[in-house]
Amino acid sequence: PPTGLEETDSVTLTRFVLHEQRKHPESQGDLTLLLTSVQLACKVTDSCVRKAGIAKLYGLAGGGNVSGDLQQKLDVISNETFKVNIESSQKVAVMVSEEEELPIVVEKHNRGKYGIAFDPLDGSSNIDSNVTIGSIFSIFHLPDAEDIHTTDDAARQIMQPGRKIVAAGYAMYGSATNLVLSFGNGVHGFTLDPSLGEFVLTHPNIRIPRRGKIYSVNEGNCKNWDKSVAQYIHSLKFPSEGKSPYSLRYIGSMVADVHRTLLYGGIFCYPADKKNPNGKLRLLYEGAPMAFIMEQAGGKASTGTENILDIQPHSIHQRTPVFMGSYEDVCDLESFCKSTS
Ligand code: P6P
Repeated sequence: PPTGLEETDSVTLTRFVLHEQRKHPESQGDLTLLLTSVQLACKVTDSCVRKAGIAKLYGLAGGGNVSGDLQQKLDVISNETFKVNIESSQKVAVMVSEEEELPIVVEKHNRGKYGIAFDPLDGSSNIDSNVTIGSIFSIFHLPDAEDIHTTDDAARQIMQPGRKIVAAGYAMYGSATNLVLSFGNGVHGFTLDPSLGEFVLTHPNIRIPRRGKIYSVNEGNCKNWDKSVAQYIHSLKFPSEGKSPYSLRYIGSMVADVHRTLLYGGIFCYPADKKNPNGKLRLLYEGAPMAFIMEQAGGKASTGTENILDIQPHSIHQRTPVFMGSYEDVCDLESFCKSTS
């Protein structure tokens, strides 16, 4: 029978990260401290999201961001929260946010050796309908944090292929609040215990099923899809004799759709189409961190013709087509795209 001591043995995110750090004797704990500040930014954002209705935070804050979306108040608050907490860690020299047109260059006396790209509140168009939303981040080593004098220097140093990611993760503000992250040796999921205010390890070493039975795409765009994508999706709905069709699940919030795909398997797609020639999702703080996590969990992430982690960014807000999830499902998709490219 449970002894009741289990709770005292719960592994908090902080303990987990410290344990990981001990595997790298050369580390000075900078990444541990950086992740502590990211964790706090997620907790503050979680608190704001959960009280938004009561605090009348719903509705528009006016102004606009580089994506042209009308900023929601929560977008603004979460962006400010991420910037303030991460800068105060003194472990980063560059920050890129979906809400900031230019990279943020940290004052020299406050700099660390890392760069971080984040989408502080992804899925914000879903805020007022209380649909699950989230925060996404990717962390890179900068080649020379001292030698950054302009935003161009900052952009150049942080624009690295996803393969160079040091750590990446997402927080998901749903019925529970999860934080899923990877340092490059597996994917681990934590759940916020409100009574402790701590993220506790609940999903150690997440592995995505090799193949799934769910596809996730905005079917409303099918008129604009490339022929190969349309043929692939059709093959899921009208499979060969004796096979069952896939189910469709689409929440319209990347963090929620990716999280379900990670746990249940299948494929999440945001294809390029005639309206969005490079797709809609951003590479540096949406496509690449999620691709890193998918690969670390045994899955795959592709543009249709190349691995998302191999793309060398040329602008900090550039978009990329996204197909990610179970290894075999993404391979099937690629065979359709490569046969017609
Ligand atoms: P669509 C949310 O606005 C978002 O940026 C992602 O979270 C989500 O995957 C995608 O856009 C949904 O886009 O065009 O299907 O509404």
